[in-house]
Amino acid sequence: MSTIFDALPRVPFIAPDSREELCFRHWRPEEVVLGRPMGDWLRPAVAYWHSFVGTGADPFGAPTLPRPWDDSMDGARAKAEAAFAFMERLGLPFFCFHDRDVAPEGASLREGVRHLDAMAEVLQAHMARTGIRLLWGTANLFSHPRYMAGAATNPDPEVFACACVQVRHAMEVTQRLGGENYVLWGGREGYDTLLNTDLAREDAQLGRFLNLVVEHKHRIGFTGTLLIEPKPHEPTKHQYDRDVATVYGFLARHRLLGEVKVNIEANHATLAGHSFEHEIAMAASLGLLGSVDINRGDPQNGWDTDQFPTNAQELVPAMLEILRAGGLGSGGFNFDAKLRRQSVAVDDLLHAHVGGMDSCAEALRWAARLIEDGRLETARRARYAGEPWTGTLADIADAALARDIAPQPRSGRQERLENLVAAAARPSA
Ligand code: XLS
Ligand code: CA
Ligand code: CA
Repeated sequence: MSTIFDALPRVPFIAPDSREELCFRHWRPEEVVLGRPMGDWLRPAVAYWHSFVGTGADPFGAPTLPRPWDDSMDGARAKAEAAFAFMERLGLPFFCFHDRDVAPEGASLREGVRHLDAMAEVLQAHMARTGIRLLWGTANLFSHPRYMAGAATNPDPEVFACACVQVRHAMEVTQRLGGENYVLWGGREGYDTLLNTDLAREDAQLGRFLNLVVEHKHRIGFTGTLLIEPKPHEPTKHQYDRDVATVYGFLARHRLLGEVKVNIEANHATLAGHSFEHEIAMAASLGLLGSVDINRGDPQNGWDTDQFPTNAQELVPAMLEILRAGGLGSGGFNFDAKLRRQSVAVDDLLHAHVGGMDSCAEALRWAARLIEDGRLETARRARYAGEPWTGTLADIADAALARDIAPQPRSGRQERLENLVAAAARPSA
């Protein structure tokens, strides 16, 4: 079968000063960074939905991108063929998908299950042929009209049961394909208005659902990591998994700590009013850091634009937090990013991933340089070098009064530290 991507070249690795555009200048999976291959730090993945399902349609206009397959099983096979043709040419090691990206919904719940089983075999054959692996699978619990009022949090128990069907099956298919993680993004687990919403009831349903998912994971012996992906809003006005700290509270409340980690998306972090690095540092400090969806928003827009990252310097603080945390383990960098509506040339998708990948690789190198340099870590340690006082509140207060202490202000040295980061990210450094 021929595909729209067949004419694309395989992306070569070329020296940084080459004028060739479709090549990796910085991404060298085998290059050792802080004692570990770059490929092990980054574990990059192509997102099936944006790259092969998204059409460029928006609320104001029709599809623009050439994606010549329909929503039938033949269409799903043609799409898979094209997806792997593209991924082979790009040469990244992983991909991620939703059940509905790879297999059509069909006319009933049962037909949807049969379609996914059939497509799992097709994917398995492509994976065996190309060596491309599955970073994570997930279930789409937000597109079908039945989920308009949520999946696990839906007031209708039958909709909750539909979510059970899809998640059980998508997790089992992920296991069958050797997937290393399973993601739960609660796109419609939230509300549009409090006037019709029982918050306590919806929290209890979501907690019960996740406990069932964890129990099933252990029952089938799936060894991958379960990941919740926080997002504050869009498509609903308010989403329950709004940010990492909120997810931690939810997991603690439902006795799920130690069972589930987080998949942090850069654009979701900024929508929540945080930075990407804040969410990564928060997850690492709470023992929840699992994986990342790498993309960027647009500072002028208040929505989820899911653009490819192109500015390595901007990514350095996030990389630094990942290095400080010792890496992502079984997680990776999923390019949850989409082409702009006008990017209708077939090679636009290749340019997008090449630029995104090189930005991540370069940022990783620069962040590693900062760790090797050591001055940042030394400054941070020195800030906390004081011995903590012990005893009761009264003991500490009495001792302070007895000595009539007068602690002297010390500089946070922010500008000096920012200069160190900027210098590490200067190509001439
Ligand atoms: C949407 C989310 C979604 C998840 C997977 O905003 O990013 O694509 O990553 O369901
Ligand atoms: Ca995402
Ligand atoms: Ca997004």
